[in-house]
Amino acid sequence: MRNLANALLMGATAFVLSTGMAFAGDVEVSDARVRLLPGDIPGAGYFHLHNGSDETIKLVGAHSDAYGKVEIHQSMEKDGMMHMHAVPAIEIKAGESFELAPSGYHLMLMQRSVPLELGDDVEVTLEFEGHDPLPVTFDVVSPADM
Ligand SMILES: [Cu+2]
Repeated sequence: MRNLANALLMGATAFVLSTGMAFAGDVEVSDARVRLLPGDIPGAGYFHLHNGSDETIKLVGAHSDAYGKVEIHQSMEKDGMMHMHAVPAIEIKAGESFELAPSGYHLMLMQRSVPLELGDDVEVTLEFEGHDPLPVTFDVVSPADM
């Protein structure tokens, strides 16, 4: 009887975990790439994110073993000059897509801690409010390829 109760409990726990937190099957990231710049110049991460879930999701940050610091940035043109600033989060409504692309939103990848070359892969984990983090493999590309 006790074993049965344990088995039921474990089953229930697994059920909660599989429906409450993870959304890897619903949230899709594609075309993930990092624009590599020389030396200590921060890299910019771009990707396409599709929210196929039935709720609004909120990208609140990212981290990577290859970088000391990662922020969400937005580029804007002001008085003929490009400026960028950190933004706390990006919201994507159910069924909608969002593009992080040159001259717009990007991940600013700072304090690179490992050598990277064009053609390498680099793992960056996206952080969402209230959900499991989502590891994404980015291609390391040249600014000329953007
Ligand atoms: Cu930036």
